[in-house]
Amino acid sequence: MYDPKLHSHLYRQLDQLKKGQTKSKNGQAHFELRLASNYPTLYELLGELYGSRMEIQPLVEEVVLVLHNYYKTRKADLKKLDIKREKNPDWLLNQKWVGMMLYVDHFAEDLKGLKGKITYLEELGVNFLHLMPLLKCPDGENDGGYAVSDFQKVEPRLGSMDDIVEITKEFRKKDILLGLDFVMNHTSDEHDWAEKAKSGDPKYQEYYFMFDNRDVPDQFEQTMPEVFPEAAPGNFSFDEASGKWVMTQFHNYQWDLNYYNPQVLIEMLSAALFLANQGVDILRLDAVPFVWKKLGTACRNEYECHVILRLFKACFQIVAPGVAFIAEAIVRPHEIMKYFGEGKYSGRECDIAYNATSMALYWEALASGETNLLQRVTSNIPEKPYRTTWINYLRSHDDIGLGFDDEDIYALGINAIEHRKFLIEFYSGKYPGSTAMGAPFGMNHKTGDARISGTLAALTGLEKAIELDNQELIDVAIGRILMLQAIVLAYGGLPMLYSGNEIGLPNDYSYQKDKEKSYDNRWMHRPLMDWKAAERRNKKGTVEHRLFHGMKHLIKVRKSLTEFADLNSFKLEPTENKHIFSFLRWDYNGNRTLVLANFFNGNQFVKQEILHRIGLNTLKLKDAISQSTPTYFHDLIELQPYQCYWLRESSS
Ligand code: OTU
Repeated sequence: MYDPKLHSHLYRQLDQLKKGQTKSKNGQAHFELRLASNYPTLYELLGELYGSRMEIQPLVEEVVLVLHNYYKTRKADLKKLDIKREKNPDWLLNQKWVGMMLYVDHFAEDLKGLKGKITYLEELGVNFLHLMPLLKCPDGENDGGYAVSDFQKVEPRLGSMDDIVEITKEFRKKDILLGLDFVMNHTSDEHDWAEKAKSGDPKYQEYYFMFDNRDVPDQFEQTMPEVFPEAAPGNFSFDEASGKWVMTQFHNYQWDLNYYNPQVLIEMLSAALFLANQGVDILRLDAVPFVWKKLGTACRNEYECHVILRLFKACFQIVAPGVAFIAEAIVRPHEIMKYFGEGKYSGRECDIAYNATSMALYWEALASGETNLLQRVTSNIPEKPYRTTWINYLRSHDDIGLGFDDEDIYALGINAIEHRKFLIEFYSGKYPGSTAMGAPFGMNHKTGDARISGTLAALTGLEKAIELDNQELIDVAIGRILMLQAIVLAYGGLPMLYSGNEIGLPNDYSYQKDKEKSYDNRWMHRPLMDWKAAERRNKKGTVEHRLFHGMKHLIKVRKSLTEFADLNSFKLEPTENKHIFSFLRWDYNGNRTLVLANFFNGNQFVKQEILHRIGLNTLKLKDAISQSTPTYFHDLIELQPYQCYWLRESSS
């Protein structure tokens, strides 16, 4: 069984043994070593998926051949980096990483343009860049690139694979990580496989789920929820060319891949390894809960999804162990943990997952001004395996799903249905007193369920405040944004900003006039970068200056605090004040920071004795953000509206 820690020990020992000997040139030994550690795993996992239906031996051999080919063609500098990361398997947990996600064309037109804009990101302190889908996709509707037509070609509008290779080289020099999407659940209907399936080729029809009539689709529909109930109702689309019904859980141009067919697994594994060999550090595995479909189920989070992910991990451990996986699974807390691996696969599935539950709860707490639900749900999130980590974020290119359980809301004596309705109304700006300018997304009229769209600026009330030219409201909104960012930066994991949030870009309503986008209001929170506005970050007193420098400062301080590394060192510290969210972070050298965040639009207080209970010496406490002692009111610590403290004991 492969174990990262043991493996790093093994390397150390091997290095010692090798001292004085001539080094092997091709590094094949590493491949053999890793293969040896994972060989039983390959058998076990491929057996779990395909064992009962075929002899596993030839399939294992085929997979190993693929792995060897990608290993042979993997560049020497990448192999060196792999080994460096194997020797330090905690590399991702470091507090030095700060991420940003962006669409290349929205940010800088194309990949060449992007290279010229890196200094802007460096200025902010970003050193992990997630570029939104950039592989070849259909003209017109393509779900922002989440409909891939060729896994080896970059969308020509954006550049070429050579540009990617160049960018990764430059990034490596600067210690910047590159993350790319790997859309593994579906292809576009213009992918070569889909084209062949359309034209009647039975081999490729087996790559998808295609049916002659509605019999099986109708059975599936009985238990399958809809992803986009408004824009793409149902889970099957009729393909005129072949006269068949095709499974399309997302849009009708996104054809679900059939992983029951081992050829699909091999093709997709190859596609992922191809990307890894271009120098990509992190793959975001899109829509992973959807990859395995089973009649009579919701076709989400099935056990086999995990088997597939474990297989990908084992294969990557052999070829490209320096590459990390993000599970893009926006699911309930009890489900998300499984994507880090369970049982003997604990920590051997995805390295990173989106902390979508906390994200949704921050928004809930901001709307209600209370942190009870946030605390309750957070306290029940089980500890993740060591060496796995979160992406902590406020906004992404997607909508915000209110992904917490009704039972938790009811447990607080609140009517869950009413509360969800309140949140949707609040963020749509319909609730009295709300200054939010978001919109409901994916309204399901059958279930009453809805999610929320809108930029950070729109949802925190900044867009409205600027529109009203109301200085007081602008201050409130900036306070909200910086407090939320301070939590995300302190929580433990990789903080991920969405491009434009650092200068408070408002919603972009132009999608409404574009017939390829108008049905999908997620486009409102994917604005084009406004470089004129970005320039204003250099002018004191502007909103852009306050936000950009506020965030830049928080990022800088985060990087300097070793207790912010994600060593699973996180503990909630309830303060008896329902408006305050509070948690403790520490390292193993005695450094500790207590985070106190006020979600209420008014001053709040925390008793000093609570800090004593935690064992903090209040005489020595300093706020790492402001570098000053916190404000006291008698024996109470005072927090301004939306203030966040990072309190640590200073040595002086
Ligand atoms: C992902 O999202 C992407 O982030 C979306 O932008 C894509 O449209 C989609 O896949 C299709 O490729 O349902 O509302 O639990 O939340 O996979 C967005 C995971 C989605 C899902 C997620 C999906």
